[in-house]
Amino acid sequence: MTVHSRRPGRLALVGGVLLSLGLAGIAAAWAHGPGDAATRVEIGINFSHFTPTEVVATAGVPITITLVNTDPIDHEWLVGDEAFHERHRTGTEPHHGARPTEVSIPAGATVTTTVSFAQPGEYLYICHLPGHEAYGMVGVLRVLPAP
Ligand SMILES: [Cu+2]
Repeated sequence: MTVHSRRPGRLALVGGVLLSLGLAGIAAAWAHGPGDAATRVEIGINFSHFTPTEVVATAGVPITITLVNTDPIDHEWLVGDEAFHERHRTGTEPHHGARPTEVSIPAGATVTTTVSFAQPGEYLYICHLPGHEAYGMVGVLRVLPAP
């Protein structure tokens, strides 16, 4: 009898959670309308974390990113798809700079790069120096379809 009287309560709770998640999803969709896409953004690096951890761009539109490293150690900012990151996790390149999607930022330095992605999607940016990704040096460049 007690069990039966509790069940509807639990179902109602689950329903409430699902409704909340649904509303959060709608809010997230609103937060990333085409008008929110940036063409210029600054990403700070402090205590081995990126701020912000999410940047929104538009497919085919270049976005200029200024990376400001206030840490006393070097970092990297590498952006791309999963295959790209898998290559860099096992890579041995000590320094980046020739490609706009692969940037080394020395201790205390500011480096600017301009990238453009033709395909909409989510491209992670990660520091692949040993241990930094596991520590949380990860963010996402969300590329929206062109309006
Ligand atoms: Cu790092």
